[in-house]
Amino acid sequence: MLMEIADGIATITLNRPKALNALNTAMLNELKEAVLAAEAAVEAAVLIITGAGEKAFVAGADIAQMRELTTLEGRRMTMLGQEVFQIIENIEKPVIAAVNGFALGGGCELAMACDIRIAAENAKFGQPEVNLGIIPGFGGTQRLPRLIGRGRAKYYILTGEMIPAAAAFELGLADRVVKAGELLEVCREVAGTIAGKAPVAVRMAKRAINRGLDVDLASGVAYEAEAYTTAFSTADRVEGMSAFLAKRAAAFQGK
Ligand code: DAK
Repeated sequence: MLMEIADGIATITLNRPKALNALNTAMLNELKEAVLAAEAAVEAAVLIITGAGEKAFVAGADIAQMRELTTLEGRRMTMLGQEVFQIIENIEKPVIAAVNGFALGGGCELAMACDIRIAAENAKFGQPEVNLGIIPGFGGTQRLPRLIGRGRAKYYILTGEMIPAAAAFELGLADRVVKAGELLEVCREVAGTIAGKAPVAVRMAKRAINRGLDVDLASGVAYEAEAYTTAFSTADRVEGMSAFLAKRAAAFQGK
């Protein structure tokens, strides 16, 4: 796992390119540590998660490791993956998946746990677990239907068919598709744009969207009112509105 922080952006690179960055237990633990470190780092406002090499974001959970696991160990691995992905989903800072190639199985699930997915033209998503006698175990049966609807999610999970980047964009699984050579640059641009906004507002918006998708509409809008109030109580709210009226750029302080 590699992590660098520059210009307010933490970039985490899953670094096992020879195995197409397949996730084993050690990598899941390292990913968890890296994400928690980035969340704690005051100099980072946004995270980018990507894969090393030009071929894969993450080609899934490590099949070689999974084949040897007992049922109980398999359950522990699922729980670990689910825990790490829930951390990514629920940390306050926004997380962008820079999908630089295959995002299959656990790789697709990792991308879906991120807030935004930007894909290279050559990226391929998919949940091919049924080929292996298993089902998605890191949240795929839950996050894919929430993102693309239950019919399409069942189609892709039951067939295991791969989803090329352009189709992923049409489905709402990828939020942008860009040239492979420009992927990280575009992700940094988007991260930089978000990093320039009022930090508490960005975090409250992420939280309100996440919470709202888990509850009924009335509870969701009630939660939105609380998150809104938190953003409204910041000095940055006064600064943002004053800057607009004075026709100048806002200088946000994250409080
Ligand atoms: N695990 C381990 N090694 C992998 C791998 C994976 N998921 N994917 C690729 N590799 C390795 C290959 O074995 C190969 O290794 P060497 O032979 O060079 O030693 C190397 O990466 C390069 O791969 P290929 O030679 O296959 O490359 P190709 O371009 O020909 O094909 C491919 C690329 C992405 C289409 C192909 O590699 C592929 O189909 N990979 C497997 C995709 C897949 O099925 N992924 C797993 C999805 S299942 C759970 C926990 C987790 C989950 C579920 C349950 N519990 C514990 C209960 C989630 C599971 C999944 O993610």
